[in-house]
Order: sequence, then C-alpha cells, then structure tokens
Amino acid sequence: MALHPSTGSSEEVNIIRTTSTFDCGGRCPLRLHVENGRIQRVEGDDAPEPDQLRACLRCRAYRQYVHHSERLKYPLKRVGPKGEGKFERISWDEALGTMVDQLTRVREAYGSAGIFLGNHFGCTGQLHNGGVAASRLLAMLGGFTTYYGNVSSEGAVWASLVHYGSVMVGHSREDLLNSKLIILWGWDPARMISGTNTMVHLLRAKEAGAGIVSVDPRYTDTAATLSARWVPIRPGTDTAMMVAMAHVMIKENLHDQAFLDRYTVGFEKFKDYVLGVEDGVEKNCAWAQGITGVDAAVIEVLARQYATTKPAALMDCQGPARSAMGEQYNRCAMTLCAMTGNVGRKGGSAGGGLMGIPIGHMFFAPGIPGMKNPVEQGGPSLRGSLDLRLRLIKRIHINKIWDAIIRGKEGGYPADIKMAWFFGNNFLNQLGNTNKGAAALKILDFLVVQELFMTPTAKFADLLLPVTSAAERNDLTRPWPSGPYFTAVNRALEPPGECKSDFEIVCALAERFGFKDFNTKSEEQWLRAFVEEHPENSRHIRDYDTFRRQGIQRVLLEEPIVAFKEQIEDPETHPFPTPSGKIEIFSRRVADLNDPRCPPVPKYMHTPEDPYDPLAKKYPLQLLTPHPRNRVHSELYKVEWLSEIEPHTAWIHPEDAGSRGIGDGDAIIVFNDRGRLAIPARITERIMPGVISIFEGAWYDPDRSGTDRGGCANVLTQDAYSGGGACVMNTTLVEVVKA
Ligand SMILES: Nc1nc2c(c(=O)[nH]1)N[C@H]1C(S)=C(S)[C@@H](COP(=O)(O)OP(=O)(O)OC[C@H]3O[C@@H](n4cnc5c(=O)[nH]c(N)nc54)[C@H](O)[C@@H]3O)O[C@H]1N2
Ligand SMILES: Nc1nc2c(c(=O)[nH]1)N[C@H]1C(S)=C(S)[C@@H](COP(=O)(O)OP(=O)(O)OC[C@H]3O[C@@H](n4cnc5c(=O)[nH]c(N)nc54)[C@H](O)[C@@H]3O)O[C@H]1N2
Ligand SMILES: [Mo]
Repeated sequence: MALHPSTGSSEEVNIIRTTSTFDCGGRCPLRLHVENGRIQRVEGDDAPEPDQLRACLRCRAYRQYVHHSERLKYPLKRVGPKGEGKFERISWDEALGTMVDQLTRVREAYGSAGIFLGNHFGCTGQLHNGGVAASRLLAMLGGFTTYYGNVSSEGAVWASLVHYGSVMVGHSREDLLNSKLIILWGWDPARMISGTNTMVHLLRAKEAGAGIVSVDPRYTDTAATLSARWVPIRPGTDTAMMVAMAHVMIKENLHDQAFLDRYTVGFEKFKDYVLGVEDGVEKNCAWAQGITGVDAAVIEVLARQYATTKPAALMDCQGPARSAMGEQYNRCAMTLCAMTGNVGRKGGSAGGGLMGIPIGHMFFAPGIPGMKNPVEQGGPSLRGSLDLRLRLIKRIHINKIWDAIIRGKEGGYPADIKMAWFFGNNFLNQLGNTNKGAAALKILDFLVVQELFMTPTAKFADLLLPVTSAAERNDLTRPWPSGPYFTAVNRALEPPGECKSDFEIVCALAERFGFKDFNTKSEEQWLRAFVEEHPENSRHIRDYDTFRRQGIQRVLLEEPIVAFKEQIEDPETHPFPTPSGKIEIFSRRVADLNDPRCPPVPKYMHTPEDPYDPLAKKYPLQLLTPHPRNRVHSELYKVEWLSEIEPHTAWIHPEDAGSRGIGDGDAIIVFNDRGRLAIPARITERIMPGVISIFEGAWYDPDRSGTDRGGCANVLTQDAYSGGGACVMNTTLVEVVKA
C-alpha cells in the first residue's frame, strides 16, 4: 500500500510488482498500480542505475491491453460461416463437453493422429501456457500430431548446432562495452529489444568509442539512434557479402590462422570455395557486388576493419535467417567470427544468430511433465539429428501446417488432420501464406482456439475459449534473448468474465475425461517447485518468497558471460560439443545428409524468389517483413495508443514509388500469386531501392474480392522452409501498384 501517486492523498493504492510476458522476450519489471480492480497506472523498474531495466512503449500500454473492451470473456461457439466471426455465448460446461465429444469422435473415427495440437508459448509464462499439460493429456488419450520447428530461428538453431554443437552462443550484453567494433547485421534492438537494455549497452559502447556499422536493407531505428554507418544490402544476399569478406581476409592474410588451426576444422575446404579452387569462381568483392548491390570497395573496407579491429562483435541476428538462405547466413557469420579470432573472447562474438545466455533462460521444469506421444513412437528419433527429413516423418514443419491440413497423407504428410487445438498463437496471421491458411482452416472438421481477442485465427474457430492475461495469474517467466535475471508474474487482477488460463482449461478437461490425479499441485506449489527443485534456478534464486514479492531476481555477474570462453581458454579440457570437438566450418554430419540445400561448408546459393529468380520479371520487388515496434507480432494490435504511434504502412524507396506514380500516403496494392493486400505507401530513403517493407502482425481482413484490407504481410509470404528448417518469411517477390 502506498500514497496515491497523483494526488498524494492517503487513498490506498495497491502496487503489484510483476512483469509482462510478451513475446519480445524483454521481460521488463513493472509496477502496476491497482485500484478498484483496475490498473490505473503502469510504472517501470525502480532499481537504481546501472541496473534499472527500462520498459518500452508496449509495456507502458499494458493497462489499455489488459482492460481492452474487446477482451473475450466467455466461451463461445460459432454460429456464422467460418472466418466471419459470428459467435454465441455458451457455458463452460457446454464448452468442455463439446471438446470431450469432439476429441472422442475424431479419435474413434480417424485415429489419434487426426488430432493436431498447435500451441505456441512465446507470449506466456511457464506454467499457464498449458502446452506441456495439453501434450500430456492428449498422449494419455492415445496421442496427437504436432508441428516441428521454431518459427523464429530454426535456421540459426541448426547452424549453431552444426558449428558449435550448442545454441548458447550469446554474450551478456554489457560485454558490448568491451567491443571496439560492433556490426549490426540485420539486428535492430531499438525495435525488437533483444533483451531489455540492449540499447542502453549499445549506447554506452558507442559513447566509449566503438565503431558501429549496420548491414540491413533498411536504415533501422537502431542505426538511426546510434548514427551507425549504413550498408544497405539486397535481402537474402548477405552470405555472398560475408564470403567476399572472407576472400579479402584470405588474400591479405588478415585472418587468424593460429586460431583456425587450434579451434576449428575444415577451414581449408571453405577457403577452396572462397578462392574458386572448387568451382572456378573466385568469390571476390566484385563478384559479391554483382549479387548484393553493395559496392566492392565498401565490402573491402568492412572486411579489413573487421579483421583488424580487436575485439569486434559481429551480431548476426535472425531476420536475414528467417529466409531461404537462413542457415547459410548464420554459418558464414560464425565462420567470420572464427577467422577473426573473436569466438570466446570478451568484446567479440560467436555469431550464430541466437544471442542467448544461460542465466534466467531455460531452467524451468515444465508444468506437469510430459509423457511419450503414442502417435510418434517407433521409427527414427526426433532429436539429435541434423536431418530434418527424419523429424518430418512424424511431425509437420511449422510453416507447412496449412499444406498438411489440405493435402494430408496423400501429400506426403504424416497424418490426415481432422481437428485442431490452437492456443498461444495467431497462426493464420503469422505463418506463411495466409490465404492458404484460411482455406485450410475452412476444411477442418473442428477447430478450438483459446484466446484473449477475436483474432483472425479465432474467427475460424468452432469453439472459442477465453483466456486470462498475465495480469490475472501468477507465473514465472524468463527473459529469452538475454538476462541475467529471472522474473515472476504476480496476479494483479481478478480474471474478467469467465476467463481461465490454458493450464486451467487443460486441467478441467482432464477432469472431464476422468483423470482424477492429472494435476496434483496447486499453482503456488508448482511455482515454488520450479524454483526450489531445479538446481540451476535455486543456485541464483535463494529465497522464493522474496523473489515473488519483488518480481525479479537479478544475477550479479563478476565477469560478462562469454560464449565458449572455456573451450577457447582450455580446449583440451573443454572440447566443443561437436563430433570433432572443434568448431566445424566443414561438417561431416552435414556432408552425410547429401542434401544440395545443405552444403558441408557455408555457401551462397540461389533460391526461389531471390532477386535472380526469373519470377523477378513479373514481381520485381523484394518484400521484407520485420517485427513491429508498436506490437509484438499480432499481439497488442487492438491497443489504440500503440496504433497511434505508428500507422501501418509499406516502406518504399522514392525511385520505386516514382516509377509507379505512387505518392507518399497513397493507397497501394502489394501483390503476387499468393495474395494481395491494400496499405498506404510511406516513401522513404530509409529503405534501399528494389525492396519494400511491411511490418508483420497487422490483422488479416480480406474483402469479398480477396484483397486483404488489414495489410497482413503473410498473405504474400511463402509457406516454405530452408534446408536447415528456417521459415522462409523474408524471401518473397512482389509487385506494387497504386490502388
Ligand atoms: N511475415 C512474417 N511472419 C512472421 C515473422 C516474420 O518475421 N515475418 N516472425 C515469426 C515469428 S519470429 C514468430 S515468433 C511468430 C509469432 O507467431 P504467433 O505466436 O502466432 O504470434 P502472436 O501474434 O504473438 O500471437 C500470440 C497470440 O496469443 C494470444 N495470447 C497471449 N497470451 C495468451 C495466453 O496466455 N493464452 C492463449 N491461449 N493465448 C494468448 C495473443 O492474444 C495472440 O493473439 O510470427 C512469425 N511470423
Ligand atoms: N517490438 C517487437 N519486438 C520483438 C518482436 C515483435 O514482434 N515486436 N518479436 C520478437 C520475436 S518472437 C523475435 S523471433 C525477434 C525477431 O527479431 P529479428 O529476427 O532480429 O527481427 P526482424 O525485425 O525480423 O529482423 C531484424 C532486421 O533484419 C533485417 N533484415 C531482414 N532481412 C534481411 C536480409 O536479408 N539481410 C539483412 N542484412 N537484413 C535483413 C530487417 O530489415 C530488420 O531490420 O524479435 C522479438 N522482439
Ligand atoms: Mo519469434
């Protein structure tokens, strides 16, 4: 209890320390001022400098989000055509009964593989996301089909596993202060956060004199804030530029041969590719200029600067990796990090795209341990192999869910899906090829969606169940891209209407099925157990009660966390967890895949819908779909303050607009063979010619003619994945006309 913050009167205000759980992964401490069951005010962290974790605009709008008038409050059943959004209120009793009936009907008529579980959990805490609980319940009922692959960064995960055998490739962010040169390669943390306070550390590094370069087709918010040198590059061609940088280093003998000899395998094979020994094509800067659109001289200067400035951090993020060239880009970046001897060194970087550190990251035991899924038993193992084909024998790639629903076993997928259960996602809006998604959802027998809002995906549900927001439950969460800290979610409000968490819904359903001891712990017992029973958590969180009360446990680091520090300092005792024990620039495991899309050393290759595809004659512009500043994907879309911040527009260069007679603010149609969307043009030199950019996450809203009036970028993107499994979101050709 405290004095009223604005009036100073003694009227009592309850201040709840908590955090949001949005999928930016930032996890900022919040203080919610609650009066009469409503959040009146949101304040951020009050820790003194330099530890203060600064919340951004999205959490500042938390009140409008949580109390939004369009929150779903009651279970609903569909009464209009699929996709139209006409529903009728029903009771929880009827809702759970319907679910039991449908799960039973589908299992009996088609077998358990006909049930598809599509849960996503980026936007939730650890317990209440219910994903593990739902898997367990369905497994107890005979099994289910699900998806494989991380939509964010599967290419980067694959690449890091190839090179390092580990996905823990990040440094704690304060280590940026030790860098003399920071290359933001497709990295825009001013917008996508990448760990709360990453921008603070970048600003400090800049003030301390670090050189900052941004390689991106857009002049990003981060580049603008740091007045970074901008190297615009054609999307999807980064690997060619990196290969040419390697060429400069090799030719001028700037690479760290001693480092390569000691810590890596296969550099000679990569060198043969770079110098053209392998294929007669020397990958010099002129070669790269022709592909990337970056002047040969610019590439040369950056190569020299990166090779001679020590230490230097090459920060290759995931945007360019969410593409048809996904893993090659991250593999090539890691190769450059090794060539310059920056791996495992303070102020350096290991590359690999993921940037995560182990503290606060992933040591929460899941809510109710899972059990084996009978549908996936037998045959090759899902884990451990770099061969996606093995995994796809049993699972559906996340970007192929729509295709699998439409084509089923005849199309080579593991199951004929009849019923789907979606929660914690807005997949129709967020996966590639939204129009195909709408067609797929229409042919399902039955779709259950658990949601806070009537999203484009929710409109296709037969049964729509209302869920609580993080302000209405207790949970634990984690800052996923960096830390080092742990956060707790503390319940500030009563759930509105009849909302339940996903976890509570699964438990209620289990009870209906007669599984009496499905859940044996209370919420409080679970959360305490997560902290106290896992040694990696209890090592840092000494006192559970204090942690919960304060909402945060900071971890004081005596030294910055540096990925692979031990492997570099003492390679004999600490080999890399790869088959060779070294960094694998050449990978035997990849060579054995015999997959032309996965060469054993990183390479630049042509892909469908790159700028050299003949399709570019018809669709000459490359589409980028970065993450929006004012939303987290499609979440927060309804929050008025946030839509005001940045109207939804397509960035287009003056030359491309001019040649099409488009003026600033004009309505345009962006289209290709997969879809059409309407959106206002924003003419800006912050994007390079030949490229257009539409922030992902705007809600799909097709009109009768099929043109999406909402401006959902995924009506244009492909439902494809790269050789390493990356979702191909940023490899899309389009054309634009004035509406
Ligand atoms: N074109 C393009 N598409 C992209 C990307 C891109 O770069 N370009 N990026 C991709 C990436 S990296 C990601 S991670 C995905 C994200 O894909 P999604 O996870 O599908 O996207 P979100 O918009 O975050 O959807 C989360 C939904 O869950 C709801 N929600 C929030 N909390 C809860 C809860 O506790 N329970 C339930 N049941 N629901 C809840 C929210 O209201 C929201 O509608 O998008 C991908 N899509
Ligand atoms: N505000 C906000 N923050 C978020 C999210 C959000 O939706 N909103 N989503 C969160 C999630 S789930 C994730 S996975 C991360 C995603 O984080 P990222 O994947 O890093 O984010 P993106 O915006 O997709 O891409 C980053 C940059 O890459 C550039 N880029 C795209 N293609 C290319 C290319 O081919 N070459 C080069 N050089 N640059 C390219 C884009 O212009 C953009 O500036 O962000 C997280 N943070
Ligand atoms: Mo993501």
